Amino acid sequence: KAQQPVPLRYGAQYTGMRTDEAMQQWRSHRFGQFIHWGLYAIPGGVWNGKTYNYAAEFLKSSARIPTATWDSLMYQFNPREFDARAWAKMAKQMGARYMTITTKHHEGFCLWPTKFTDFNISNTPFRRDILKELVDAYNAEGIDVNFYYSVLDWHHPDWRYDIKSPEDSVAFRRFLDFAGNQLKELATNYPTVKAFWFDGTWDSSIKKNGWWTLEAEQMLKSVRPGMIVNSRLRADDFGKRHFDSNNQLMGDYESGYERRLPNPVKDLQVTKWDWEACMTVPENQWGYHRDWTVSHVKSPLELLEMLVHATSMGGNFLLNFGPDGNGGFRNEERHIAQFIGKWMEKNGPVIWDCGYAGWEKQDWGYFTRKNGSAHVNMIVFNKPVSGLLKVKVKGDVKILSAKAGGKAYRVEEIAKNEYFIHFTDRKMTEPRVIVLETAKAS
Ligand code: FHN
Repeated sequence: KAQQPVPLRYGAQYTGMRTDEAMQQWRSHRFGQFIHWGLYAIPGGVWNGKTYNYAAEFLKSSARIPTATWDSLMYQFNPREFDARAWAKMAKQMGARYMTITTKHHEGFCLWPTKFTDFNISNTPFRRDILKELVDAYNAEGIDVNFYYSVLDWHHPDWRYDIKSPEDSVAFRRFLDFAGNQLKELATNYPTVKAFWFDGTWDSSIKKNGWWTLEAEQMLKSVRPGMIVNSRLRADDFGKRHFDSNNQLMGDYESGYERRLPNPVKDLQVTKWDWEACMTVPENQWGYHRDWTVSHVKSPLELLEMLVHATSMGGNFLLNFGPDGNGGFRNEERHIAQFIGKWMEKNGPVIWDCGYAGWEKQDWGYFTRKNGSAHVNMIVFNKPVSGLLKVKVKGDVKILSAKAGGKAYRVEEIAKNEYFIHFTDRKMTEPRVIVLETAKAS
């Protein structure tokens, strides 16, 4: 017997994927740069000579630093090297089509001159509106800017982890008004912002106030039609997050994939909705940490493979950077940007505007396809010793040719709907793109 849907006031507002232009643009970008920047960039994971291995942006909590001490870092925030145009150029060269910046992380410090708290950039020695400089510089490079906003706020006196008393309820209500005001301010004062990326919404306090998450989403969409909001903001009437009690996605895309990607064989359900995975370079550092020997540091090639993997499953890939207290990027990050950028310069068209090709994943790598195109891209990461790349097509389709630039590879039909591409390249120094031309089988 079919289950009756649970009546919800604050659940999903629509089903299926948004088809409007703003969402199509967000989807077509595929590759974004995430930036975590705040006061935590100053100590960079080190406090009183001791290195804390846990995420640098959590240092206040790992090193048990009192709020007043932490907050006074504001008077040291003076990133002399900061050059928004240089950041934007690096992102552009890397092939990123959007950038998501922490306007306020859990520490509560605001990178813009907000009217609603003094704990903001205008009260630092630096004073400049970092957010405005970034929005202008990235937009000038043709890169969309999205705003990360942590609802969780370690600075604000009215923040509550849970609501256990009428006083908590009153205080938290004041906090929600504060957050709503800030969000409206951001959407109004930075009119080109394309999306809001919410975080810090896992505590009981916010889960008990699902109404606010819907209201915030609707408010942003009314101030800026076309606005995109991630699922992480949302909680329904029962505190259910991301997907409501009827299992419908809330917000415009799923943002639960953090430091992991869906399995390309088992998790194909994600190809039915929009999603984005965000990724750190070290194991779990978002803000700047002085010492990257504390964990494995992903190679540029590992990260490039993740970008391709996400694209092949119809998702976006948001790669994190954590600038230091002077406003510079570490060499490892510059190198990653260059490496990926070099590959994207040649091969960007198999990423941007592409998605799930609908064919079975093979061990040599990934397929991507531009929606409705007769061309399917193979992105080869692992060359089999035999040199034979297996391809299983779906439906009434045959492969006419397999080409990389000017070079054609032999296509051998080995069984119904199954082919070998004879990959004769001797040396493979980077992931190789082979484009298959397909036609309807007659
Ligand atoms: O605690 C944060 C973390 O610092 C970082 O901002 C990530 C990004 O997805 N979000 C939280 C953990 O889920």
